[in-house]
Amino acid sequence: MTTLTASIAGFDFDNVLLNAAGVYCQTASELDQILEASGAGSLVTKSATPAERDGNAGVRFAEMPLGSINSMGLPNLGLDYYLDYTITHQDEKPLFLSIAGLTKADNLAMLRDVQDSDFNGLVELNLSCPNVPGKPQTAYDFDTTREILNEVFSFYTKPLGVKLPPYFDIAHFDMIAEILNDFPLAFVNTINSIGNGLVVDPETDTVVIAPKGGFGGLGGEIVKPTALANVRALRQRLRPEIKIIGTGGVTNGRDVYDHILCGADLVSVGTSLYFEGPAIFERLNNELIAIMAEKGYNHLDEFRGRLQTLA
Ligand code: RRO
Repeated sequence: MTTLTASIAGFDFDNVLLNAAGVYCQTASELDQILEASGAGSLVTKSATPAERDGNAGVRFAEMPLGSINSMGLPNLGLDYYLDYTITHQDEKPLFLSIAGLTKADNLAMLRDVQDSDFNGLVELNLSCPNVPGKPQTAYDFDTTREILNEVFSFYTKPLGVKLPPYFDIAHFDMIAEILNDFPLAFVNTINSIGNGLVVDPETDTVVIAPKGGFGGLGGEIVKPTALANVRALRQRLRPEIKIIGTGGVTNGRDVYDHILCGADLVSVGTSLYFEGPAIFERLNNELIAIMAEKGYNHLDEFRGRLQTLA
């Protein structure tokens, strides 16, 4: 009998799949659909700021060959909305609450609110939003990342992980892992979208999204090799207690399998969920189970992290 269970920091998940933050998770009605979707083991809420935000103006999400480009600009209904939602539903499944302050002070203030609340799930601290004009992706600044985590763990005692941007250099994998290993993190989620890509519409010679002159985060099929590299590199470097959520480029069961093979504990789905809707989770699980059956595996532990290399 095949099982697709996983666990992070003592939380047990019936399935490894969930939405990627930002997709199908801004309103209670979207979140309900993920919560109820057959095959979703959890959900993560849209990254929250202290107060509600409209986000960037104009067309801010577009399909492109092999994926998507977005510059949403952190539209969300505010921390209290997502705290209420997760507290209401936390007895049904273990849930992730994502927060993304525009300043360190905002992140610390939100975490104090979560610490003092009845929320008993996992927080994903988003250090990698690429789309707020004038605000660089925090986790590309290694000193600031260490400083934030130092301050967070001076008071925050509930399970916490960080959402990371993709890294593209072996030296940077080493540097971020060295920092993360110094903190009692429950997990890291890798990768956020590949920041500041640009897509041209050949019919009109224009960019395809309005904010930031067309620059935006890339997701979908095109980012899979970068996502797998980040999952693999971090799994090779992080303490085993720090679990990994693999995100990026999942469109079929083989993609889920590959994330797990590279070391992912859970796998989240963004662009494909946007296009296909929550029914995707059941399809991905069925495809994953078929691959496992072919290979004679009953449990994810039998191949998690067991990627082979060539001599
Ligand atoms: O809202 C966004 O523009 C956004 C965020 Br916060 C993020 O973390 N990743 C992304 O691709 N878009």
